[in-house]
Amino acid sequence: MRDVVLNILLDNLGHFVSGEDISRQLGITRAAVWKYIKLLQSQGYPIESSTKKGYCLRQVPDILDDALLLRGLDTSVFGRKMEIHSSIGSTNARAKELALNGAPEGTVVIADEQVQGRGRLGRSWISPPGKGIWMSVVLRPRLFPQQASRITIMTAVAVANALKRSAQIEVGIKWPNDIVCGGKKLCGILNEVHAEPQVIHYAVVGIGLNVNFSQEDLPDGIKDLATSLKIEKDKEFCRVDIIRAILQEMEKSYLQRLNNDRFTELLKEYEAHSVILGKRVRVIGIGSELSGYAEGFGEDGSLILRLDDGRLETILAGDVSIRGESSYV
Ligand code: BTX
Repeated sequence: MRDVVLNILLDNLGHFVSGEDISRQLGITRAAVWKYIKLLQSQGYPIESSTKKGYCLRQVPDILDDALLLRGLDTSVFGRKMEIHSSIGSTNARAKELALNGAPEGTVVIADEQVQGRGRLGRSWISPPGKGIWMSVVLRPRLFPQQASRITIMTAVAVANALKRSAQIEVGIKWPNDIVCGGKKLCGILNEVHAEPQVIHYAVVGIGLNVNFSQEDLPDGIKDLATSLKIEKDKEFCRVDIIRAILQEMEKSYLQRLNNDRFTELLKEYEAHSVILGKRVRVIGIGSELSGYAEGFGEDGSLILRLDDGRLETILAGDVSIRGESSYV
């Protein structure tokens, strides 16, 4: 019932609806309507009340609320099952737990804050409350394990397209798993796969997107390397709008372009966003480093590097980091 009251207020955003209208529509008393209004106000919805005019939701607040998120979400698989947490260790860890227990493809875990957010290779991901989108999706792809990097490629393109649509921002992709803007890290993608040699049982793809950090909010360790939508666009964003766009773009790419010949199309889009293609980069692995020109990307999601002696080397995404010759990108 709380969600229905909220939806009536959202349908009339910026306008008053009388308590009587709401109670008539829902078949509940005006006292019950008032109870739901008070609940919504306590949850952070800026609802004005007037004895004469009724109730008015002034603006949509930046709250991670499934009723808000589901409004206008036109996906058939992604986000149809969803968990939203105010605080959690890691959304990837939780999504893996759900996947192991049979959660359907497209199950989404979102948190306002992560206290043990993780990156690749045991690194941590800074995820304070209210500042970003910390989200993971359960996938059950029909891919061979050696094609698993396609999931990162698909997600990166989906995030780039979603950001263009929902935040009017052009971003770049830094192979294998970063979305960058102005040479700084805006978003990281963590693809974790549970597989046997011939089959992927499930994958969990995590997205950490910096949304409403101001420059002062960025902690010392990432101050010079990270950016956010707010820093780039000089305004705050409503995270649910961006989450909705990401889930819609992901579903489109995942269902239509991951498996068949259309993956080539997706790869072309990835290349068009790449900030390393044609550039000289350093590939830093565990205990090794290679330099060369980023020549292209393989159908399995690998990087094709032209070494100084002219040979081509295929680099798998697994354990490497990429740097420009003298900077992060
Ligand atoms: P990565 O290993 O490529 O990047 C991790 C590195 O990025 C850190 O060592 C640090 O230098 C830097 N970093 C940490 N936090 C931030 C931040 N908020 N913004 C910019 N740079 C940062 C990238 O790993 C993959 C990250 C995925 C995060 C998502 S959040 C939802 C899901 N749950 C979870 O635990 N991880 C994923």
